[in-house]
Amino acid sequence: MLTLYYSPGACSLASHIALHEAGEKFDLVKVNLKTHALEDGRSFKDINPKGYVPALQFDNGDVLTENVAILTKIADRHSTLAAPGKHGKYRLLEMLAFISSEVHKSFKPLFSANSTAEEKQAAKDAIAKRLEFLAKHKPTSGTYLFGDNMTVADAYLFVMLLWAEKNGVKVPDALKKLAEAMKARPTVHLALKHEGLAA
Ligand SMILES: N[C@@H](CCC(=O)N[C@@H](CS)C(=O)NCC(=O)O)C(=O)O
Repeated sequence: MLTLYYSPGACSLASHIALHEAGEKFDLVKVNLKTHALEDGRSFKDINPKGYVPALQFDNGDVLTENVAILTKIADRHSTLAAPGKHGKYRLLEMLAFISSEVHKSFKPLFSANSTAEEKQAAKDAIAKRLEFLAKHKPTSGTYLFGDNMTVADAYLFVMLLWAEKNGVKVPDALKKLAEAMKARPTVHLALKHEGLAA
């Protein structure tokens, strides 16, 4: 059985949603990101020395880290969550890399107690610009990034959109629509519920 190490509302929510969407059976293990302790007292750093979530552990004990790698692995196991077309695999990687390095990383000042108000505002502006770009250059005009079928990239983007909403970052209408479509999916509700973020 797979095991997903997560923290409520963190970027690991993307893998959590994708695993439900894929119909995978998996264990969910909560990580305290401050102490790196697991609920059974073990240290998360013994599983992922990087100390951050997500981490996905396979039956044989192998552990995969990094959102891009985990989400790609899930899409490889479940083609319904992959991007379509001749260059689908690379288009998906292109999108995941953009979300990871251009959007996700830009949130860092918003989560840091050491950031000034100016740094936080600059981060919000940078994220808004990236989201605006994404809305304008979405590969398709469908509800999701790659059309009317959800891919693992939508799960990752959805978490970024939740964070944007929470932090008062401007979200373009096309991406608001995508977030609403995601929220309406039973698997998303289930993941949010398991993380204690929905009733
Ligand atoms: N490069 C990593 C970054 C993951 C990451 O930023 N995880 C955050 C939660 S969203 C975390 O666990 N932060 C705690 C820490 O860095 O100690 C990835 O994309 O998977």
